[in-house]
Amino acid sequence: MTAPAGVRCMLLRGGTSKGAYFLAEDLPAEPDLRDALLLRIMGSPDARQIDGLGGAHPLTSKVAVVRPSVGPDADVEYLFLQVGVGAAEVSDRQNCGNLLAGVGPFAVERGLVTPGGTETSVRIRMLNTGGLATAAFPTPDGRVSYEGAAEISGVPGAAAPVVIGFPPGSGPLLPTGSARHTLAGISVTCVDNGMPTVLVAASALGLTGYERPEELEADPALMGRIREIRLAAGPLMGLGDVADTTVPKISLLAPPRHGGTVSTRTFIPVRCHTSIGVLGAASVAAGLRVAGGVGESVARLPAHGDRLRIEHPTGFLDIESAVERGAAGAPPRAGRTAVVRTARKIFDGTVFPRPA
Ligand code: NQM
Repeated sequence: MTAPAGVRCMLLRGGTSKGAYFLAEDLPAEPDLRDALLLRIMGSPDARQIDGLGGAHPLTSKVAVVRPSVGPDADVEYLFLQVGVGAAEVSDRQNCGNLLAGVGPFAVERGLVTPGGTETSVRIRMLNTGGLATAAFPTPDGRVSYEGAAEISGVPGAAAPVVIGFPPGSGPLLPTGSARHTLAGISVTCVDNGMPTVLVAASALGLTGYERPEELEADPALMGRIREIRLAAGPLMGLGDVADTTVPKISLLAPPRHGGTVSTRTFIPVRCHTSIGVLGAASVAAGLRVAGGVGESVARLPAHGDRLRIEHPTGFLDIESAVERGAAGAPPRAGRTAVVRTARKIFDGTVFPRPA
């Protein structure tokens, strides 16, 4: 038997996630062939992903596929793929704002974008949602610098900042058209500012909202209720049957405990996030400003300014988020969203997939 051919790959930490980054030209163009190869590269399906690059958790079983942009409004295009850990699944149905932090640096490293002085700004078309983002990061001497003083909760140490901006949302903030619904007997608000998310007051489920992720995951009755809420929310949010998809996420809200805006525990959707996703936080932040939403009585919104601090199990995520209300009676829309992340190149080389 001949050894499987190697594939050019870069492993980067992007925000609080870690993923394998590929140029589209280095992978099969046909999605089924590409996905079968990615499962072998990541070591799935296997709860430990022992024979591949995956880290045995959804936050470390991720892939970014990057290519030059075909349109003038972006420099590069980014497709995010969530690779199942225990299941042989590769899904493009959600975006990832954490791996997004590595896309600009990767594009410069691979020569898709010419560095623009001491800082480079890359315009990224996110293929999963069709949305645009910009990422600005230091490139002294024409090379990406990963070293810096920016700290983000959930990642040890400090690194160079990657400042990510999202223009005002093109779609409706409330995909169901209403600020509140009762699903599986629980009052919820369904929002989408880049990540379909169902907001629930933790107290409505008999929780404080400050429990540790592993405590929550170990409660089968809670996990059952979360699944029930998700299955009911899917069709209402225009997502159809979500039994086997990674969206919508469910974010449990509680009053802030550390001077922030709100405390969160977010299910993605089965494991409880150890922090919170970028776009998940963007959706929570915008959702807190929805009049009549479940966040109204839980959050402590700042009297002035757009900066919100979303508390999560390992710290907080600061995010600038605005909601445009428009004319009376018009549905609310997300305004500009901005967040600071960091990224780091871990290795660059050739990955050898498990034999087929
Ligand atoms: O919400 C986890 C993460 C994510 C997604 C998830 C993300 C985001 O933390 O933007 O980044 O919700 O599955 O990487």
